[in-house]
Amino acid sequence: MEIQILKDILDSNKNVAAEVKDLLQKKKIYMIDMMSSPGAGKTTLNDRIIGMLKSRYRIAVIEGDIKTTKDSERLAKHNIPIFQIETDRFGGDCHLESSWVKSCLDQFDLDNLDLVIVENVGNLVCPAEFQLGDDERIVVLSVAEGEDKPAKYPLIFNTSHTLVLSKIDLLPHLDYSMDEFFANLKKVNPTIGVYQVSAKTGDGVEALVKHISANIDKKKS
Ligand SMILES: Nc1nc2c(ncn2[C@@H]2O[C@H](COP(=O)(O)OP(=O)(O)OP(=O)(O)O)[C@@H](O)[C@H]2O)c(=O)[nH]1
Ligand SMILES: [Mg+2]
Repeated sequence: MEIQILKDILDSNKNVAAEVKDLLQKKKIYMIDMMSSPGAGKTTLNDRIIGMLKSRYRIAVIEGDIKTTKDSERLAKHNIPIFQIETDRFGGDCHLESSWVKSCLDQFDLDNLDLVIVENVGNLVCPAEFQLGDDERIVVLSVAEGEDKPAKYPLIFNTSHTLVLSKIDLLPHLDYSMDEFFANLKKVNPTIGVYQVSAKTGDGVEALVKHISANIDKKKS
């Protein structure tokens, strides 16, 4: 019975995700689902990405957190549409669901948008189970979390299109083996695209921005 209930929830989420995908296809809007463990650097990275893309593209953000509007407040300076989901209001879930994302999209002027960035709730496990109808799943992993995370939490890595290895400015302070990290990653997802960045210094962010821009342009054409 419990398994049946879980399946029902996942099925219903999948159906709404398909509706979101159709809607975004019709409106030619590119949507990113950005996931990571808490504090890997999603909001800091989005701050940079938005700063670099906002003169060329019309961007909106959906922020997912269990509680507070802190991340939305950090991005408010960009003067773009931002919708905060506090999952605490729905029982404190550790992930976003497609129906909540759809409700946010209903609030945006979809005829005047090119890119929607969804910052999922900080968690390396739950968000991977719930499709949102996005075009690209980006998992952010900071070097401070260790080389073994792809091996220990495979689902989020093998369901993502792109991995951002973040906080590379910290490498001189860590005993981090890039070879070991890539060996672990390639075992769970041999085709994932990887960008090594520091949102603090800006290193590597331009290549990621180019990749996102190319995908937005491709969807628009
Ligand atoms: N050294 C260094 N610190 C960073 C970098 N990016 C983010 N940080 C720091 O890491 C901490 C967490 O960054 P956030 O951007 O809030 O991380 P997040 O993934 O959005 O966190 P949640 O939304 O709570 O899951 C902050 O203190 C940032 O200043 C980076 O590239 N290098
Ligand atoms: Mg954040």
